[in-house]
Amino acid sequence: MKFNEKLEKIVNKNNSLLCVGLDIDQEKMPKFLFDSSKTPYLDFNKSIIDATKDLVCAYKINMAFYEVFGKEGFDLLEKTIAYIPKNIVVILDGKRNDIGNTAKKYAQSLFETFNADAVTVNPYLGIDGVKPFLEYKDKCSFILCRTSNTSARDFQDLESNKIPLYEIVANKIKDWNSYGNCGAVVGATYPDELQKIRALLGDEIPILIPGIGAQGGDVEKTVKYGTNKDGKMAIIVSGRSIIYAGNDKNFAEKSREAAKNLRSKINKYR
Ligand code: OMP
Repeated sequence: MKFNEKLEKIVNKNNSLLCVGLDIDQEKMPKFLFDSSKTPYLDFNKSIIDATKDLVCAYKINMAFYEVFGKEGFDLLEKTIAYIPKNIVVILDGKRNDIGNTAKKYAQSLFETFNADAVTVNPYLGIDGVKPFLEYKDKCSFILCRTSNTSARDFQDLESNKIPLYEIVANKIKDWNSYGNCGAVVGATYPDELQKIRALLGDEIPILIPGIGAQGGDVEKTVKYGTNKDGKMAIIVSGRSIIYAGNDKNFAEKSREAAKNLRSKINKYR
């Protein structure tokens, strides 16, 4: 099944554009898990997944929070992915890229070894480095277009013929979408840019939108500017505000409550 079809199905089934970020961090996780379990991170992820799987369209796993544990982190990554129900989209966020020969191995690793449905890709090296990802025609490659951080402006606002780089990248994403398997990453913290990028991309290309919750992005603008004409094709990410909503024995219930509230808020503006 093509990625966009899988996305559409789960968006409809769970009536949700919400993607929960599973970025595990001992400092923010409930302390009791570390006292009572030999596998606190896996237990945590399983509890969050159990508590939110009917409320989300996707889970996004940022590789940094797993790679930091070495081989145990890879094991945890595999087990977490295996636990996610097969009809929910799994996005592996590594913002990978390199020269073509190396990018091919990154693509193989993320799509085949870890079986991700989608990945985040850095376009800085140009099409050589993006192409190996696009060879996976049923998957989706979300290309960094306008990132959510303050210093996104350092390079992404630089102009060529009066066109800022993030718009040039958006146009490239449209060009690169001949297999219908490209997406864009645009931070919720830049609503004006999000609006421009959606207009440039049209209605068919999904946008992955992090920056809601801990980073302060505006939900109403994100939904209004990020979705297509049908109120779809936007995957709205929140990590910390959902998974660390509670810090006690009832942390999973708290995260369910936070996910439910955010899903409702998003749906209000669709
Ligand atoms: P929270 O800020 O906890 O909701 O997490 C945001 C997640 O999205 C983290 O995994 C970030 O690495 C990721 N992210 C951004 O925050 N900003 C971006 O511009 C791009 C990403 C991403 O590609 O997912």
